[in-house]
Amino acid sequence: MTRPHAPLPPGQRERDDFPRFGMSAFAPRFPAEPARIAVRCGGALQHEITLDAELLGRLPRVEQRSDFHCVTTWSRRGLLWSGHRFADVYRELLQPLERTGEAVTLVVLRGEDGYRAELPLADLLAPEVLLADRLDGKPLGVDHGAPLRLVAPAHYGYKNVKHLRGIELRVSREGYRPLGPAFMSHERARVALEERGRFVPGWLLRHLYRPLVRPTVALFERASRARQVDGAA
Ligand SMILES: Nc1nc2c(c(=O)[nH]1)N[C@H]1C(S)=C(S)[C@@H](COP(=O)(O)O)O[C@H]1N2
Ligand SMILES: [Mo]
Repeated sequence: MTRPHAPLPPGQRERDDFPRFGMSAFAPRFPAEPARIAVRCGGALQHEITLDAELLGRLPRVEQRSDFHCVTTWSRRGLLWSGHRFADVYRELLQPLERTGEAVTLVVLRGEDGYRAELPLADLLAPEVLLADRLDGKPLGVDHGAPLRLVAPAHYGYKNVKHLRGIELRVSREGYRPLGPAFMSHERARVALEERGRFVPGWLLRHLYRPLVRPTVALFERASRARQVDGAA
């Protein structure tokens, strides 16, 4: 959990806006039904289950202020999220459906835009990990992950999957290929330990990534504007 005025983690720089961001391939991709929560959950379950607003609404709603840290070195402090704890979703809705035998250790989260990220189940059970549908007192907009996104403040932004449509519970990492180049994806990506990627030390990735921030923000802004123009036409 992050306090608004705690020092920033190593290598991070504060921004006072919250840009739409990601890998460039995802800039022009948006969810078709941003108002409808539907997350298909499967893998090591006896049968699939789709999480929707009604099911999630049975769980406690939590509000939380937390900082957001993109691996490319920008941070935005003090975002106010609202949603449900991943731990409650897991314990109340998913764990009861697990197959007996092997234990679930890894969770793959998939967005409607084709994005995906994985985290150890243990990391997702931390109390500050949310499935959020509101940001700063308003329904989550398309730019920031409507209808539902993962908020995992201790992990770099690239683990915080937007436009969530799928949750896959796995008993091992075997056969799972992370998205994108291997060096860009750390198994845990903890911000405090500067786990930016693999094979290359975090402090070096800082310098490789920093020049990408400005053009990437601009690219994502152009894509959002183009979508609005299309929508109005
Ligand atoms: N579905 C989806 N989730 C995603 C991404 C994406 O492109 N698509 N980009 C990731 C990255 S790298 C970051 S930094 C954050 C950015 O979140 P924001 O656009 O709300 O600032 O989303 C993460 N989750
Ligand atoms: Mo990021």
